[in-house]
Order: sequence, then structure tokens, then C-alpha cells
Amino acid sequence: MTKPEAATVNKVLVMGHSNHGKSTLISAFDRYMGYHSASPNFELKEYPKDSNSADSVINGTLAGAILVCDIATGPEEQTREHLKLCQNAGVPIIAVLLNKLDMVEDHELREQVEMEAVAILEEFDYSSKTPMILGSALNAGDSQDGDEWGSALITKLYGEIKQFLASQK
Ligand SMILES: Nc1nc2c(ncn2[C@@H]2O[C@H](COP(=O)(O)OP(=O)(O)OP(=O)(O)O)[C@@H](O)[C@H]2O)c(=O)[nH]1
Ligand SMILES: [Mg+2]
Repeated sequence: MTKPEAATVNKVLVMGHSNHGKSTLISAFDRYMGYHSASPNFELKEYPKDSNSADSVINGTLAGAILVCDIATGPEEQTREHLKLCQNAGVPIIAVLLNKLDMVEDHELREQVEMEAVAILEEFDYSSKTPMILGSALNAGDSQDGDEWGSALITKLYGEIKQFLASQK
């Protein structure tokens, strides 16, 4: 029997301002994948905290990046900084996660931050067509009950990444 070739594992960077929910997203995602028999051909990597490692990650082999943005605060300093570094290195942005939806009930505030996110994407030449997912990484991590903002976020994100990687082949 022929041994299947080892699948290439693509690295997808998870970036965004401190405290916006990168680690929470990754652990929720990994937990979700743990329930699936098919292992994905990609892994999520958090943006390294020290600038030397960040430099080599950004300029290394990345399939793309997910930008996490807290919807309660909107884009902040590192949101901008990480986008700029990606733009300079030519890293494609696969999707934006507007996170912590569970904290913001106000629809006007949600819409305002969505518009800010679209504006910042355009500012760094990432099209406003970049998929934007609204959700709660926190709920996704502990949802036994398939809450609206939690599990939907993970399946949408998984779908966007898979679709993106397939289009790169
Ligand atoms: N309410 C709420 N809290 C969240 C959500 N996602 C993350 N948090 C909380 O936000 C805080 C920061 O989350 P992290 O995942 O550590 O954020 P991070 O972006 O990895 O932060 P750094 O590694 O310091 O850059 C923690 O207290 C999380 O529990 C969410 O969707 N909703
Ligand atoms: Mg973290």
C-alpha cells in the first residue's frame, strides 16, 4: 500500500491588538477541530509578542492572516500596526473577526465598528470585500449549547480559511 504523502500544513497568522481575543479564538478553534476526524491542512498561529519573532513570522511562509478586532473598542494601535506589516510583506488577509459580540448589544455601535474595520482594511489596501465575521471567541470556547455567536463563528471561519486555501492551489 502506498503511504499517503504528508500533507503540507499551512500557517495562518492570528493577529490584532493585545487583549482583543487572539488566544481565546485559537483555543476555541483547536477545541472544535478536536471533535472532527478530518484534520485540517492548516494551523492557527498567534502573532508573536516579541518583535524579532514577529518579524520572521510575517516575512516567513504564511498562507494568510486572520485579523481579530474587539467590537467593544474597535481598531487600536496594534490592529493598524499588524495590518501595515502584513501589507508590506504581502500577506493576504483571509478574514476579519469582530470579536466579543456578547459584550455589545447596541446595534449602532456594532455598525459603527464594522464601518471602522472596513475603512482600516481599505487604508492598507485590503479590499472591503475581505470577509467579516461577527462572533464571540469566548462563547465558542465554552459553548456546549451551540450558542449563536460562538459555534457559528468557528464554522464560518473554518469555511473561509478552507475556501481561501483551495483558491490558492
Ligand atoms: N466577553 C468576551 N471576552 C472575550 C472574548 N474573547 C476573549 N475575551 C477575553 O478577553 C481577554 C483577552 O483575551 P485573549 O484571548 O487573551 O487576548 P489576546 O488577543 O490573545 O491578548 P494578548 O495575547 O495579550 O495580545 C480574556 O480575558 C478573554 O477571556 C469574547 O468573545 N467575549
Ligand atoms: Mg494571546
